[in-house]
Amino acid sequence: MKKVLLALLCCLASAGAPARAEMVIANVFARPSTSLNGQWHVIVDPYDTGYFDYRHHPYDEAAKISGGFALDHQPADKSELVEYNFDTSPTLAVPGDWNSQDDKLFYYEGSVWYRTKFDVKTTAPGHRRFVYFGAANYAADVYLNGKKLGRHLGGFTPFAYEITGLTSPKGNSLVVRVNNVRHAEGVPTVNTDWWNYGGLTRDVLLVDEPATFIANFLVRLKPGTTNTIEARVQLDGPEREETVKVSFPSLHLAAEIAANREGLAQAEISAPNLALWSPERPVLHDVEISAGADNLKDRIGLRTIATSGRDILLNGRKVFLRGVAIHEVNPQRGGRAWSEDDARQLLGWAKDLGCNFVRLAHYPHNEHMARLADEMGILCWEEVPVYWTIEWSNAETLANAQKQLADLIARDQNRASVMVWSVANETPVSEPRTKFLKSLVDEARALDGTRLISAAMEVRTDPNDPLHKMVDDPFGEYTDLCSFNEYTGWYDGLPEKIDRIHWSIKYDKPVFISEFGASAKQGFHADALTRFSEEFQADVYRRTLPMLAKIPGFSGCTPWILCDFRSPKRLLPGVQDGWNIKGLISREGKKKMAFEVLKGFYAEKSKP
Ligand code: GCB
Repeated sequence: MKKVLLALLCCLASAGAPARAEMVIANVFARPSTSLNGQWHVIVDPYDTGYFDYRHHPYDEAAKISGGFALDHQPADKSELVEYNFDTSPTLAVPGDWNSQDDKLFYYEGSVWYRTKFDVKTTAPGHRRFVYFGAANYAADVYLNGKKLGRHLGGFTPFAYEITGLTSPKGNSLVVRVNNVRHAEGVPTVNTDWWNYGGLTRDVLLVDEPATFIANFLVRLKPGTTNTIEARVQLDGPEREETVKVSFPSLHLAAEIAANREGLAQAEISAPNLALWSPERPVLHDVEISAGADNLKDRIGLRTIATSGRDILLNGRKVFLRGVAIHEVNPQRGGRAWSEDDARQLLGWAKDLGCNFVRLAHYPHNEHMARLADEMGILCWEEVPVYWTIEWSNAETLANAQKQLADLIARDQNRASVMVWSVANETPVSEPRTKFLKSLVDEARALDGTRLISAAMEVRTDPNDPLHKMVDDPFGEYTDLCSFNEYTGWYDGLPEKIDRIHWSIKYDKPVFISEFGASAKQGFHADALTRFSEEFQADVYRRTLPMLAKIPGFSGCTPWILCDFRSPKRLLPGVQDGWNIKGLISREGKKKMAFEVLKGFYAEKSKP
């Protein structure tokens, strides 16, 4: 299924020169690699002059590219006309969004060409080399030494191309045209309440692997058990029928298995008395996988997740999810978060609140987040950017969303912290919408049936009773959680209304409130009826939490949101100034009053 999708997306992405297949290279940070992070030369190209010739034909549609910036060409002599020059162009840091690095690019939506040069050591005969991008928002055309490697769509998932045989020892030119123009048919679409940060926003690596290597693997508890580990290893390369060894040194467990013709090796390993992962005891086991000349290490937690009626069960025990929603931003920098340090700051604040859960909204965050969450004992909700008004009847849009979901699962399927795959946020009810989302649910279940599937749905108000809130979205049939966003007291009435509402929830499932909140400008103090004051926001929290606690099956919440974040939709001067200020923490990193209210509620909730 995945291969079919990949092939389809490749065809959709570039009609011209044959693109290379995208490769899955899981657990990339544990592989032999060279970082290409650093300052890259950039050309800002609002008219796509480097991409189209003067008849508006893409240069890269020809089998051999004859012009445009992809060639990274220098004049051969003083007479040759070349109207661009990466060497004398300015630089931007990679990883990094361009908006927060250069004032002139703050609102820019268009193409920026990135170029780095690198040398390589000759690899052992038969070795393979890949170039890996953690993410590029939104479309990336990648060229090495003037040859097109491929086009990737989607701003938040990793992609890699094989470059074996395409490099020289010195002076290789890697050029990427990154374009962050919003498209109605895109995922996300044109309308979002977050900043459209463009650029090479995550790590770029050169990865070296033996001819046959471990492309991906899955290590988890065999579904329905707590004493059997299931391992699946996918090899890529000519010697697929290798013997694969999977071992857990500290558990003194190991298995040797022969991969089949497709390079897939599967084993079940009996493992009595396993220490299970939980937020209270985030035990990670060392795992070593070897196959032929390749070996790979990881640290993996083992635990079970299920629902029973209206309860969420972790390792068979009922768990309440003390959560908060997080955008992938560093508020003080006013830009995209990407590093382990950024992740440590965000998850550290969540811990300080008393959280055992975070909603990584509204798109896949960088890999450090879930890895650190594994270590820190924080459960995660991961999400694809199927947000608001997607083109539900567009097959390409669906294929795009499916690919983003599959790539996210392929990257994070070994993270014990990941509890929920979420397929959408606040999408308007209609038949084509429900069909679209149902196919994402089916895909998530087929790829990983061991986690909960959800989406942030919406609440309806009874047309005959403004105090009667109803959750009856037909899509709720297909999810494991009944999750919804609700903004009584902010978008609907004043905070006192919160005390008076009553609920009808159609589904007999755990109820999870994926958003509630109110805006506050940190440091602005007034009475609790004054919009944008810290007191107003704190009052909404003070009233909402006990109101939610009365809903039968209330199993957790992720208030909106941990930190203030930039949004082009939030324009009130002197108050918002381009920021959504529903954060519990300001752009200066200062906590607002509501932080303490939520922290107090969670302290009560965590008492045995
Ligand atoms: C929502 C959206 C979120 C917005 C938030 C708001 O319901 O899911 O993306 O940022 O409301 O602040 O209005």
